[in-house]
Amino acid sequence: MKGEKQRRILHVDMDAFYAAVETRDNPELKGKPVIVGALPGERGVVATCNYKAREFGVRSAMPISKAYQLCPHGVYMYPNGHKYVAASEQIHQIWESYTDIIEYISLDEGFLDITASQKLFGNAQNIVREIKSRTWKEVGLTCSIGLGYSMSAAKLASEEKKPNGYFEILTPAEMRELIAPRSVRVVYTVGPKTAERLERIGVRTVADLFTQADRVSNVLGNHGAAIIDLARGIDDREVGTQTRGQSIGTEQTFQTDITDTDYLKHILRLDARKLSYDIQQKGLYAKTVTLKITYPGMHSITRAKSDFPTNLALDIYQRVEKLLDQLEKKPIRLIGISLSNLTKHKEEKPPERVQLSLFDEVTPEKTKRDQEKLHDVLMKLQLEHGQNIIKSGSELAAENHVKKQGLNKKKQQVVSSYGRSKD
Ligand code: DCP
Ligand code: MG
Repeated sequence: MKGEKQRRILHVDMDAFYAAVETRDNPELKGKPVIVGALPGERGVVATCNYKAREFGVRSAMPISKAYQLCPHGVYMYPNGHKYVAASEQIHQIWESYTDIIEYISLDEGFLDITASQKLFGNAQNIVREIKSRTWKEVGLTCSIGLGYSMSAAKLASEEKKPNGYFEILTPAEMRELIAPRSVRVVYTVGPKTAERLERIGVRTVADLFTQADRVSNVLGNHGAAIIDLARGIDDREVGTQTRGQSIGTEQTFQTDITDTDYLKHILRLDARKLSYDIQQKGLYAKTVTLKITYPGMHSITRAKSDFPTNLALDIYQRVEKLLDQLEKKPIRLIGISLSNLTKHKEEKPPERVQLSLFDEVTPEKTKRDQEKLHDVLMKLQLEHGQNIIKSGSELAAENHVKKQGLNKKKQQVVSSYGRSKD
């Protein structure tokens, strides 16, 4: 037994994160519907919007054209990734001053186990108050916090009173009572596909899971049994120190569908570099690299490749390049990369391959040690002076290719969107 009732776990989620950062930095936006993603008339999607815009029905991942129909008087803008990463760093530092047991889910969301922190900082409610008030005073943003006896309870609680909310679920009994009448989708691991299968056997609510437990187990096997446990409020998952739930990504929506593979590879090379910089700033390594592609007509696919943990642009690029090469060549509307399975540790045993050199080209006389030194120097310069200070030969070629086509970032109207891709 893990002493369920004693555990104190927080789930913190920033409110309308990108839009809130933009409003903080431009007070004229206050009170107006703010939509971050792309400009009206373009082909991007909504990354997020503030709560004013949500009153008109605008939502994350909606095409900008649809958002514009719903909210023509809104303020539309491109995402400013660097600002969100900077705000995220500040927020994470606040969390880290209360506990070192943290699972980072995305730039704006994480789980904190504060069970032991209570001795030092007062009870859990006090810690919640401090995190909320420091987030407002030091970062200028609001967040919603759920306090729970388990990770599921904390997550559910943080969604109860959004925005700027606080809610607590301190026992499995409270959890059961709260979720019984709700859709099965509230149970962790029940995604749209599982919900559809359950619906086919007449199970729509959490309460239905209990009355039809046998059928659920028959149809879903072990997963069914796990879902029923979770619905009962049993969730022993421990907040990971391995950042296992986190992913970070970037994606580009093109104004015209792209078929030129070289061009797509150049975009991927630049994206890989940006992501490599982002995870190195966080001191993380990624095992899994995922390529996301959306074809005209909004059909999306993802392909993933897992290997040794890395934070190097060349490794990230080579994995997505391989994945792209395996796909049928047809026009592409959106392309993106995300990194997941993030760890704080490089693999003990280094892989049998040559590491990145400063200019990508690998020459036999450069020993691995030299290359790592070069890499360290490069990273140090980037962290001190910004990531554009030094570029590798291939990255320069990639930028030139993108520019030569008369498609600089503005003209090309590429929209970058950081953050978690929701499953
Ligand atoms: N994001 C994105 N694309 C999506 C969903 C989210 O780029 N499809 C980005 C923008 C969000 C940020 O990730 O600001 C955090 O995602 P959340 O789901 O937490 O959404 P918000 O913080 O914007 O709003 P909420 O108040 O609902 O948490
Ligand atoms: Mg959020």
